[in-house]
Amino acid sequence: MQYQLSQDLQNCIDECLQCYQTCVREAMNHCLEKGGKHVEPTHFRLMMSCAEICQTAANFMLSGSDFHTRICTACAEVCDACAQSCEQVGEMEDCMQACRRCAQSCRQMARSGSGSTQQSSGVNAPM
Ligand SMILES: [Cu+2]
Repeated sequence: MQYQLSQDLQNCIDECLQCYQTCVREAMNHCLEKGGKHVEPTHFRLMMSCAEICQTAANFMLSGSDFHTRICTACAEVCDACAQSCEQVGEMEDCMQACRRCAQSCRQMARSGSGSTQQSSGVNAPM
């Protein structure tokens, strides 16, 4: 039997992993190759920070950590900042969109605050 995460969690994990992938891929390929504004510290650092926190948020949700809502709150902030930076720099559509979607999803997750990731799992089902 497969362990089932709630749909909300699974969606948020998917958005985080998508954003993580997009940030690393764009930073390490698109931005590095384009150079100029794309490798300015503020932008590049945000790309890396965003990738990092998205991966971490996904891991926290996958692990069932009760701290996931706090990581998601931070993740949404970093994603917003990265999306904004991408918009300013330009030619960063994919990343901007991934960041915006992830920010929205994480904010929702943080707000719904579904205190525990365990609630709809069935694993802790009463005896
Ligand atoms: Cu860039």
